[in-house]
Amino acid sequence: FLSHPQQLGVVAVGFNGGQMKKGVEAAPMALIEAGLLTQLQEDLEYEIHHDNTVHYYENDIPAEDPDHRNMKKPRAVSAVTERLSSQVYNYAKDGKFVLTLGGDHSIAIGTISGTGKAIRERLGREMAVIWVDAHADINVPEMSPSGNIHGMPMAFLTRLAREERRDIFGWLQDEHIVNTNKLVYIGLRDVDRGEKKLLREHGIKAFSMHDIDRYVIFYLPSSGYTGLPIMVLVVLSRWRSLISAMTPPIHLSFDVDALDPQWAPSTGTPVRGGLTLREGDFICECVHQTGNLVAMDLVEVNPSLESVGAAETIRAGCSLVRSALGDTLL
Ligand code: B3U
Ligand code: MN
Ligand code: MN
Repeated sequence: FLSHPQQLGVVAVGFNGGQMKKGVEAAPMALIEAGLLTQLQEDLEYEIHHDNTVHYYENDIPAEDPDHRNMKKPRAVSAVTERLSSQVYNYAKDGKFVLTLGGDHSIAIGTISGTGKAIRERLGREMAVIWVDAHADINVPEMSPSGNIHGMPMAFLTRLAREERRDIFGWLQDEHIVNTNKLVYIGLRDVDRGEKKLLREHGIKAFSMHDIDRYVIFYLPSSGYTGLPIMVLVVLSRWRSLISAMTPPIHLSFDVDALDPQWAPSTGTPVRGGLTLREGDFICECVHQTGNLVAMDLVEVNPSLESVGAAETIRAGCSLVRSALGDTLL
């Protein structure tokens, strides 16, 4: 339902306050310098709306920010994501596709709340979220092992975690919230005990690496194919039938650590045994082909970690975004 030429709103978010490692704030510039936006404009013919700025939100970040309920830098993350939420909303309310380049994954509190609100207003529908990640990022503050908010965004977005204080995510309103039955995970392999319990109790759909391996193995013998396309089709078709006959608008939040460190070593918390770049691209292509993708985040690229792999990680990130925006086949 996007009209041609497709309108693409881009937000470059140089924010690292959802975790402790410096460097992830440099990712948007690195992705843009690698030619990502030029490729989207020239090869995929998007009309790009971008303020040509990487936002660091210096003026939103408070000087004093003591821990609260085990959360580190809660006021900074809250203020930045509140601002980001309205930036994303302003693009999405006009029907533009919103691409957000992070930044650590805490920024999804801003992006998903912004698109969710716009989709409710514009289409009167609840949006679905596909969260591709090694991690579930759904820790309630008290049960987080690290206190890092990039491990908590889905908890606030689903209201499994709630906070009344306006300056600590109390600004999240009903229109920003994601229903737990509109969330699906792909690529999980490092999930905390408390998170596993939440996924089970709330029946949240998740395709772990185990599931991905199992479907490949299961479907390989009968197909004589690589198995890969069939695997992803199984993942997507199962999920679609679970959500409803009508495919909802989709927000894709892609953490580059979903990929195996072989393809994306430069990220804050790499976990072995992940997706190949081809599997990651294929997931993005399939999500694009639904025709219902309304926004994408690419997060957790950290060019200052594993300097030998930084260029490769950036290339992988560009490839994922191009795939999600329709760079399929010929
Ligand atoms: N689940 C752990 C680790 C983690 C989450 N997200 C990332 N790492 N990238 C936590 O700290 O919440
Ligand atoms: Mn993540
Ligand atoms: Mn992750």
